[in-house]
Amino acid sequence: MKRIITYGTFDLMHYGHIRLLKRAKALGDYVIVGLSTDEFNQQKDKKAYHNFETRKKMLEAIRYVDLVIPEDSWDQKKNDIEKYQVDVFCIGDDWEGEFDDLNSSCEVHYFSRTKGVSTTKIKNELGV
Ligand code: C2G
Repeated sequence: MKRIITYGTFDLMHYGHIRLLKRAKALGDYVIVGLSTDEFNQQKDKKAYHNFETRKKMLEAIRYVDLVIPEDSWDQKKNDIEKYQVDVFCIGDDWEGEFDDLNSSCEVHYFSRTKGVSTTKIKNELGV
């Protein structure tokens, strides 16, 4: 059982998120998502439209996602990798190089971001 982990806010779920999760699942058998809590989003200077519970339910409805855990700190990744016996950490390449230190615990993989879509773009174009 090859276990994959990724992290994010996943607000206003869009096909960029879905493509990331689909490619994460293709790397193994079991995908864990560390979902940023509302409090952690404040640390990330992100204001999500949907709260944590709603974002969690939406992720759990996605066939590529097997488990959603809270992400409430920048420093939890190494512990999560140990605790959940993770083989691969993956994330979009907007983070390229930021998490190379996790190489000591598991494989690290950066996926190309999906062009033309982002939560910010959706909010701006909807004027919200
Ligand atoms: N993503 C993507 N293509 C897009 C938009 C997002 O591939 N057009 C990916 C991001 O690269 C990330 C995931 O979808 O891997 C979730 O995106 P965000 O919710 O924006 O994640 P972020 O706020 O960058 O949180 O500790 C890590 C952070 O929690 C990452």
